[in-house]
Amino acid sequence: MTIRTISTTPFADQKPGTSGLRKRVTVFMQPNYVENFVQSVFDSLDGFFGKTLVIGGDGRYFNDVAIQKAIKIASANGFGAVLVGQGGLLSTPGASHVIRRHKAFGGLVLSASHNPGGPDGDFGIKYNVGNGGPAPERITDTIYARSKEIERYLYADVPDVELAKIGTHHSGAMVVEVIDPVADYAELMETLFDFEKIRVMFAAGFRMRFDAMHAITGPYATRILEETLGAPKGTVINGVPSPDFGGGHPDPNLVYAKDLYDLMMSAEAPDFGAASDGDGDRNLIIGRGRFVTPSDSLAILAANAPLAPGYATGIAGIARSMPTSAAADRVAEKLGIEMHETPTGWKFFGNLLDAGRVTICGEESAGTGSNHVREKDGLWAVLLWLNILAARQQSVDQIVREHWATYGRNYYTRHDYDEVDSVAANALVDDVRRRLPELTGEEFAGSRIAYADDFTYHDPIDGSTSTKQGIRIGFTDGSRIVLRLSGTGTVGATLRLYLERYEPPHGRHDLDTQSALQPLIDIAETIAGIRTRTGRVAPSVIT
Ligand code: VG1
Ligand code: CO
Repeated sequence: MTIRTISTTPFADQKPGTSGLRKRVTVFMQPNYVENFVQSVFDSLDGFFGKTLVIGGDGRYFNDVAIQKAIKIASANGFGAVLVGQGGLLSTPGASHVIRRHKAFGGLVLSASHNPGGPDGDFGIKYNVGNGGPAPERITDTIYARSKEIERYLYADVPDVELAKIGTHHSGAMVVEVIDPVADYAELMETLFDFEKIRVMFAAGFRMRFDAMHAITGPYATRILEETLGAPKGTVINGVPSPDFGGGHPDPNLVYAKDLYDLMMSAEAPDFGAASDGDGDRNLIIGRGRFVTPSDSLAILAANAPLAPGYATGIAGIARSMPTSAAADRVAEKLGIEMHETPTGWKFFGNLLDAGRVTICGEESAGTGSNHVREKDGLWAVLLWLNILAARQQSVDQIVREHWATYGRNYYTRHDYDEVDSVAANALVDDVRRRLPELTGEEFAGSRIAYADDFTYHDPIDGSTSTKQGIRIGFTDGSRIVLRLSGTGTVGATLRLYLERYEPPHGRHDLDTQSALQPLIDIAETIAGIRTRTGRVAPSVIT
């Protein structure tokens, strides 16, 4: 085998965001773009010689090309083996589990997650470390620094590896093991949940629809829900991954999974509806006539987790990202367990999970997961819901209402302003940031601001500090406005505005969310002037 050292020049824009490097496919297709980034990743790591690397992606357009490049660069850099999902496929939580189970050195996840795919869509590459989770900031910062200086990459001059068939292949001196992408994961799920109870529930006529959105969870959901748990054929829809996600946008929210939402609100609704995103780490949960916000879902899953065998002895603690509602905090308080507030992005949960300080984590962006892997896990959340439904023998709606009656309800919404002019968006945020010190104590429409700051996170495990993680404006009655810029968008800037208001156990739990939050929405506009400064009359997406 010949290992070639190929000279290259740096790209200035290879800074990993909230979850890896994401760009338009056309950007990734530039000569040396993938090569530079993958080599920068390897140059930032120590001690992988002879070790195993996991590689898999969500099957989006360009996955097949990028994966062959990654394999050749891994071979040239001295990895001993690569584990790759058949057809180059692995869901993000699936990849996390494969890394852990096979004690790999790390993994490359090729995905832009919930971003659209196809030739005009997005692509992404993320590096995960040996615990199965996204590389912490310390490593992503090193990768970025390296990418700005890179002068050469190593490339094995060997043929492409045949990824269609399970089995052992070689890429130069490196072994390439093509594995069933679903098997390890399905086995893990069976250890966590009461499959027998769920089987009985399906056999008794429980009806469900799972929308895989033409993305990676199709094969996983079909194998587990239909083939193992006995859900009727056709329970999983859009179950074959396609490079452009069937022309859709694989984000399981109320805009892009509207068909599912409409079905669940109709007279024909089955008992349970769920969906996942491009790379399988997000979840959408809708009961008949009842949408469950991700923040509520986190709280409900945490409160009911002991109903599943994998969590029968209770949970150690809960962590949520800062913009996620405080619904889970009330559960932690009642259980007398630790509660942590971290910046947005799953990489911040890794240390807490590794240290055993928390068992369940979640984000308002439809991400929930536990210590079983080090990524959020869409199908895991769906299966935990099914386990809870089977154990409690109640509807989703009843479970949600009982939860509110016990803990109170956190009315919650997120308003996204997509593809806003970057200069205007940054100026807006900088401006609010500058005014934060004056805001504390101010009164707006009868509500007094108790604190106003830019969230700084001190990691209690490794002592690292992450600053500028989002603007928080909290009111004396517990309401909250959060404002931050997205770190996953690829065009312009995406402004996210998060609003939250608490209603106690005996309060009103049946208000329309947007009306319940209207006073706060108005205050946010007064303080930040999003609509006036961006020229937008309304958010692009409301969840
Ligand atoms: C968004 C979400 C965040 C999530 C991230 C990755 O980030 O807000 O909670 O962890 O996407 O999710 P941002 O920076 O755009 O707000 V995924 O499913 O795209 O890997
Ligand atoms: Co995702």
